[in-house]
Parts: sequence; C-alpha cells; structure tokens
Amino acid sequence: MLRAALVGFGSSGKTTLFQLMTSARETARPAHGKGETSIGISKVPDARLDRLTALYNPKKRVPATVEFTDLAAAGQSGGVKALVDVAAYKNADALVHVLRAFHDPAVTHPSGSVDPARDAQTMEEELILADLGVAERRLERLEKDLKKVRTPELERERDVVTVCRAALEEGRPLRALDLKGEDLKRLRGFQFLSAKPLLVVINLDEGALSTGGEAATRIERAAEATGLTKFLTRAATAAVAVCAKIELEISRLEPPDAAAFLADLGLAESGLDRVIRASYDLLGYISFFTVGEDECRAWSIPRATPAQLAAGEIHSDIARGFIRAEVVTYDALVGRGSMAACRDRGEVRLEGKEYVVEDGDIINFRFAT
Ligand SMILES: Nc1nc2c(ncn2[C@@H]2O[C@H](COP(=O)(O)OP(=O)(O)OP(=O)(O)O)[C@@H](O)[C@H]2O)c(=O)[nH]1
Ligand SMILES: [Mg+2]
Repeated sequence: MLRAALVGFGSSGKTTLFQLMTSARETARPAHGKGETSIGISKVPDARLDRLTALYNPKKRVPATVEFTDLAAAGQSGGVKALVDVAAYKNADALVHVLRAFHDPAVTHPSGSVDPARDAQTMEEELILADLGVAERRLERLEKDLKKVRTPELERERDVVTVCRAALEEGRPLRALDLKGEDLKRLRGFQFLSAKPLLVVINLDEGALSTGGEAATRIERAAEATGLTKFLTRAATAAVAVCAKIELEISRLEPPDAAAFLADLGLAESGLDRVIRASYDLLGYISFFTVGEDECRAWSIPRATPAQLAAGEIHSDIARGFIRAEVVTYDALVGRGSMAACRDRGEVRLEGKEYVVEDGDIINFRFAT
C-alpha cells in the first residue's frame, strides 16, 4: 500500500484535503491540536475494478488503498524537524505538500500573506534543514565507528552520506541527486524527507479552479501564476490543483449532484481522483487485479515489479511458495467475458517469478503451501 504524508504550513488546507481523500467525517478524528496526527485510508477509484466486479458479481469488491497521514501545522517553524521523528512521516513513500493559494480574510496565514512560491521555497528549505541534521548526526557516528573498525561498508556509507550532506548544504533536496542501486539502499534507512517524491497540491480559490480548459493547462497556469514553475521542474516533483474546501463540500453530495457541480467547475474528475492519480504517476505505481466469485480486488505495486514480489503484496506465503503466475490482460478478460474463454483462445499465459507485472494484468498465483 502506498503511504502519503501531508505537509504544509498552518491553515493551508491539509485537514480539509485529508477529509476529502479519506471521506473522514466523524470516523477519523482530524488533526487539530499541535502534534496530533491522524491516519486515514483512501480508496483508489478504478473503473476497471468496477467492470470486473460487474463481470464476477463477487461477495467482496476491494479497491487498492492509499494511506494518508495528517498532522497539524506540519512544517511550521521547526515543525519539519519534528516530522523526522514521527514514524508515519519517516515511512511515507511520498510527501504531499498542501500549498495555500486561496485567499480568504477569515483564514489567517501564519506568515501574514498568501504567497505560494515563498511557502514552497520555505518548505523545501525546512525539509533540507531537517535532513542536514540527520546527515550530520550520522556522520559523527560513522567517524567514531570508523576509528574503532574500518570496514568497506562503513566507508562507503560515510562517502554516500558525505555526498548527501554536501548537496543539502548547497540547498539541494536529496530527491534531485542521481543515486543508484546499493547507494540508494544505504540511504533508505535514514528516511530523509527531502529524498521522498514530492507532490505539490496547490489549494486554489474556487474561481481560479473554474477558469476552464484542460486540467493540465490549468495546473500549469496556476503554477506559473504562483511562481512555482522553477520549483516544479525538479526531479520527482509533480503538481495538482484543487480547491479543497469546495471539493470537500461537493464530495458530500449525492453522486449525480456531485457530478453536476464538478462539471460546473470545469472538472472531469473529483479531487480525490486527481490527487490519487497524480500520486500514482509521480511514484510510477501501477495496479494488477485478482478476480473470483469471492472477491475482486485491485493491488498497487511500483512499475517493473517482478511477479514473485507482486505476490508478496497479497501474502508472504504466496511469494514464498510461488510456482507460476497465470496472467491475462484486462482487455482480453473483459473482451472475452470469462477466464475460460480466454483460456480456450490461449490468452492465459503462464509466467515465472521474474515476469514483470504490467498495469491491468489479471493474475492468479499458483503456489505451494
Ligand atoms: N476559502 C477556502 N478556505 C479553505 C480552503 N481549504 C481550506 N480552507 C479553510 O481554511 C481553514 C484551515 O483549513 P485546514 O484544512 O484546517 O488547514 P490545515 O492545513 O489542516 O491547518 P493546521 O492543521 O492548523 O495546520 C479552514 O477553515 C478551512 O475551511 C479553500 O480551498 N478555500
Ligand atoms: Mg489540520
């Protein structure tokens, strides 16, 4: 499951977005007081799962999920340093920076004025500063350890962390570094915040969202208007525009009314759909499906995941006892109408554990217990 953590200055709309993403009402207590975190689950909308469910009429339909973490004023004056210690932030696959671009005299901005480009820059600096602290502490330790025993592994780690520290000192986030393979693995344990992919959610005025045009153009225009363009060209950074408050209100309407309101705003999809899709694109996540009369279910995995690892997403026993994966494409299954028909036409492939799972694959894992 993908884990995303919301960061952003006070009153930028984090909790509003959290509620929009997780349909949290009374069920999950949103974070208000300082230091309080709330964790919620978001169901990933997927028309393919709807179609498969219609085909199998299973007892259960289980969508893929994304976990969101919300913390009050996550990023304000030293707040980011505190994030380094919160497990949900350390373990997040991606950070979602909720950036205030809406104007509302009733909602005070902690810095006194609405300036998204400044806030984006400040957040970046805070993430970098927090990581710099982690890197420096680690280097001190490593130097001490290296005085006792010299191992190639310790030396290599010191070299990599030194490269990181240098980048951070120059004000560069670690996600902009081109680290590979073993070095990337060495860093994973530190859970550097500036190394995580960053999705910027621009929280716009209602009016700014409805100025028509394609969603992509709208985001570009918003990014330009808010001085974010330079910031967004960095590696592993993407943006999406929402109007959290109005979209939350819309999401609580009956579906036909909600669709009509979205259309009025010139939006083809809900805020939930857009933010989730942007997160999947940013992280390069794809979905595969398992189907049957008991359950039709979507699973999400990073692109280029081999079959055995994908099986582990379902259960470690299935990965361990992996024999073969029976694979059919979504289009083939929906086109033929049943697994049996696909089998008759030789469209069900038998794949080994190294097979790279494709987006939309329908998989039946055969395994030994
Ligand atoms: N006008 C307008 N108000 C918004 C929007 N999004 C959020 N708000 C309002 O701004 C206020 C703060 O929103 P929250 O979602 O609580 O902000 P937050 O980032 O969680 O704030 P902290 O938890 O204090 O850090 C609330 O009154 C929201 O209703 C928006 O898009 N437009
Ligand atoms: Mg909040």
